[in-house]
Amino acid sequence: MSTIEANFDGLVGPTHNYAGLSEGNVASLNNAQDISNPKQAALQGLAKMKALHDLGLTQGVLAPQERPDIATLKRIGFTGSDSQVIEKAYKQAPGILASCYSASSMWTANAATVSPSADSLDNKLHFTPANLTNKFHRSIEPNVTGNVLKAVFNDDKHFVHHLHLPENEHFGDEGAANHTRLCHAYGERGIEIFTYGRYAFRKDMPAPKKFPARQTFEASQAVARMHQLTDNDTVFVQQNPDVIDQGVFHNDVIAVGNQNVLFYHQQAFLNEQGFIEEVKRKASYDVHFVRVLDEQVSVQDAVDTYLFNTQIVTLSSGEMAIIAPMHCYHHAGVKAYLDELISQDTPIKAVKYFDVNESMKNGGGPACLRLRVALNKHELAAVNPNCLINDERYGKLTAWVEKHYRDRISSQCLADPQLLVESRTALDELTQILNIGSVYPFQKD
Ligand code: SUG
Repeated sequence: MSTIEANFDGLVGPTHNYAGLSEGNVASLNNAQDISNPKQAALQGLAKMKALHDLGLTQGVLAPQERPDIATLKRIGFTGSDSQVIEKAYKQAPGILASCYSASSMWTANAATVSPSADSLDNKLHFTPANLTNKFHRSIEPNVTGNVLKAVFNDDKHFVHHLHLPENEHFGDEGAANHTRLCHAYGERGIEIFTYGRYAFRKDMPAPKKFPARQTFEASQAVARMHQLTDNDTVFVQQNPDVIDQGVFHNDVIAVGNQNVLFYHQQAFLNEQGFIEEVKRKASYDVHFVRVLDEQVSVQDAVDTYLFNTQIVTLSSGEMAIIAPMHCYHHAGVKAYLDELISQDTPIKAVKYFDVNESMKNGGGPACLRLRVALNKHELAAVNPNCLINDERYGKLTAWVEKHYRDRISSQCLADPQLLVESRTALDELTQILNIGSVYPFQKD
């Protein structure tokens, strides 16, 4: 198999905390102000990366963002030394400070949309960082995300890096969380499915009433244009607004695809039938539509367990495995569904459960933590090798976490300027381990 699909997981940053920043994301709101454990969060993420590497998959790692984001705090008028900036922000605007402390870049499904070279007219692999305009704490990610992606995929013979879309809700873009790709083999032309929550320039179309639709149709179309995808190989489908209002803040909370499998809940899409027909018409191969009914798993249970925020991976045997959070294991109904699924006539033959609870408490399951990049052998050879997980790098990264990370962060800890010093010291060392150069603003000052 000369083209593989690699998973690039976000390394959880040293300031991981629970600030309740994401309206529409039920877990984030429910766990607001809990005490977080950044060390455990990072180790849980690394354990998943190592396990996928051990399964024979290509596993990469993306560096976290610089937090707290002092440059943003200064931009909005906090002055003085870095410690004074933190002190003033904590007193005057603790919510803004918490946003600038968020480790949300760990969810690299939201880092960017990626189109493999097999799909694009110029035969290059395209990256567009997501602008994440809907949430302030996430809207400050795209520039550094772009720097990190350029440092990992640093060869313009193979890789095209676009600027993120205009920073406005009309072009709200959440990256791969609303994008999946179906194909026969990773190296063959695939169908890229763009799911959106609302139209920005049409007021006559349905939209959720309670929670925000973060991804717009216009953003999805812009990314497809920039990535040089053709009409024959793209499908645009609206998310069912009712499920957004039930806590499905991204399509990857209710659907996931891999190769010729689309695993989704019957309520995921607004016009399910039209969508499925279009996929069948555009695919030149048989697609397994694994459709989960309400009576099998309710939308509520899907949101609670993240059944669909699972990774479907293809093992070297050709069979597929589901990488699921422990929440699915502990829920009797969902566990029974998965046990049944692997005995059915689909390529999915195994389920592997992982404890990513520190991330789950902020609404991030296994699939949120990874960005998929299909790479042919030339492209893989051009990837920064220090950003690929092997036994040695896993050892280095776990030792780095053990050395630098706290095991407890409460909202009061955000006032402590020492956390900034610890975070910068850790990130500076990380850029050396991963050999990604100076990607952070503090390294350029
Ligand atoms: O954007 N949570 C993230 C979770 C992202 C999950 N990603 C995907 N489904 N692809 C978000 O809502 C919570 C941060 C806090 O509340 O402290 C947060 O940002």
